[in-house]
Amino acid sequence: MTRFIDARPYPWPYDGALRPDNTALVIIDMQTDFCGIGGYVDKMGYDLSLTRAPIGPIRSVLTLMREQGFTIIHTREGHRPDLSDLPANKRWRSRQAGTGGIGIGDNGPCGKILVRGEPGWEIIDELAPHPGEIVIDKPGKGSFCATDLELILRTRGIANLVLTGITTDVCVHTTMREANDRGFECTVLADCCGATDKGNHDAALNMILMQGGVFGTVSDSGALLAALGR
Ligand code: C5J
Repeated sequence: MTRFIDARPYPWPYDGALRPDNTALVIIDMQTDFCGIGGYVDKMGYDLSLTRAPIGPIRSVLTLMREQGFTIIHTREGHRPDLSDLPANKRWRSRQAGTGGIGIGDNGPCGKILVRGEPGWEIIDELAPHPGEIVIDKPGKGSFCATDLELILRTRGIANLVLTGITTDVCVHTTMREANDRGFECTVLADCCGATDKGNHDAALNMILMQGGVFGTVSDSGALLAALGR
């Protein structure tokens, strides 16, 4: 039996092999630092409503995919407390980002920004991982760089990735590109993502549509829920 999600520029996945045993939901960086009051994105002065918009749609998709036994993967961007994995240029740039000189690794209202174990680094309560779900800690934007994500996906026989989270143009896009180059079949759910700039969100999604779906496809939560029978 084949099953597809309505997506652009082609029904996804390409081969119609959409099943709980070969497909994972990836929820990227839904951390207080990116969508909570007092977190890093808030400190940079961006509009939090843009990065909070996907919370509700992700919850719907997460609930159904959990019920149906799909692999659920959460990621967290963050650094070791001793900052030994924080590149100097990343730290320097973050201090120029309109935060009054406070950057990654420095103390903010939610603890040390993007440092593992700090309150701002935690995944928000609304999307907290359930026991047994996979959580990937990554020091960079992509979810494959310096992590065991690929090993886990290959071990589980995962071929298809449903990508959600924040931010569309940075960590979601980097992850999609890394996954696509490794042969994974990807779709991004547009309403389950958000960026610090609406134009960048739209542009990031538009890039995916080029060349017949250069990195995969774009869909949304409604189409996924419909394809999975809700
Ligand atoms: C950023 C992310 N934007 N999760 N991180 O620095 O997209």
